[in-house]
Amino acid sequence: MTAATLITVAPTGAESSKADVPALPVTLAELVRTAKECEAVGASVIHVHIRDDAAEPTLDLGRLRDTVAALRAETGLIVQLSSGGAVTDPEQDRLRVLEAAPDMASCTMGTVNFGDDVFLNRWAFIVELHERMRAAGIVPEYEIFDLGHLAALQRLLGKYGLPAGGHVHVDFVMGVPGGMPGTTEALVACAQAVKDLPEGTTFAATGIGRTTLPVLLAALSAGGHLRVGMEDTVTYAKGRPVESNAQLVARAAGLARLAQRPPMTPDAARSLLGIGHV
Ligand code: KMH
Ligand code: ZN
Repeated sequence: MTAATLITVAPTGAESSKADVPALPVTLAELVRTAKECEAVGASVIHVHIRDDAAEPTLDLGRLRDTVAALRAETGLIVQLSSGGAVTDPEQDRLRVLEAAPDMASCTMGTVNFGDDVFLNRWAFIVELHERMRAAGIVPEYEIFDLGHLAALQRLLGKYGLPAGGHVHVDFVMGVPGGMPGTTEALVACAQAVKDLPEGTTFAATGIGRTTLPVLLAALSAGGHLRVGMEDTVTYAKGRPVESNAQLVARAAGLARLAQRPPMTPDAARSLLGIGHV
């Protein structure tokens, strides 16, 4: 069983509006404050989506660069930029995210229905993202919204080789309407399929909305790592809105300690993920 737990915080996302969720961090100052609070209670990676002055999702390169610089200056967290963006973002803008030179970036392994929308990830786009990340020394987190995405990852690695850093890390994003359900059964099926990936592949999991807790508990018991945050859930318990991202990280860290798999430090996470070894 894996000893320590890597906790990623996904504080903002591209889907919730500031008007609906006032606690959502949308300015750089709010994001940095959230990041510090989350690091203090056990996060080691931050998965970042940014917003513009109107609090709308943006992939503006200047803002992304400023965000990476500020998070590096103010925290010890591993900075992972989203290359997924919002469902409306064009491929070229999503590829340009890499020019902000984060430690990590997400790489979604296939197309998925996303509520009433489609989150489009063509094979040729995935290959381009994987290749550009490798050339730039950016470590990917492969986002898995469905079981078939793990087969696509096996195909990608078989044809194009290991990512920067040499370590493979995947994140199961469960409970998206249109993707796999956020259930123990689905998590076990994915964890089983990870065994077909290169030796040492690690996985994290996150459950959207009310699947957050079942997915978190299943991931801990299956030896997986955790992602939590307001990108994925804005409700702490029935009828109780999330107050802050740190509240979600603290709950995850507490459950990880209870499972005798305490939160991993950012340095230990860097070594696990192959960051700085590229
Ligand atoms: N906002 C979703 C459409 C990622 O960050 O890489 C895509 C997403 C995945 O959140
Ligand atoms: Zn995301």
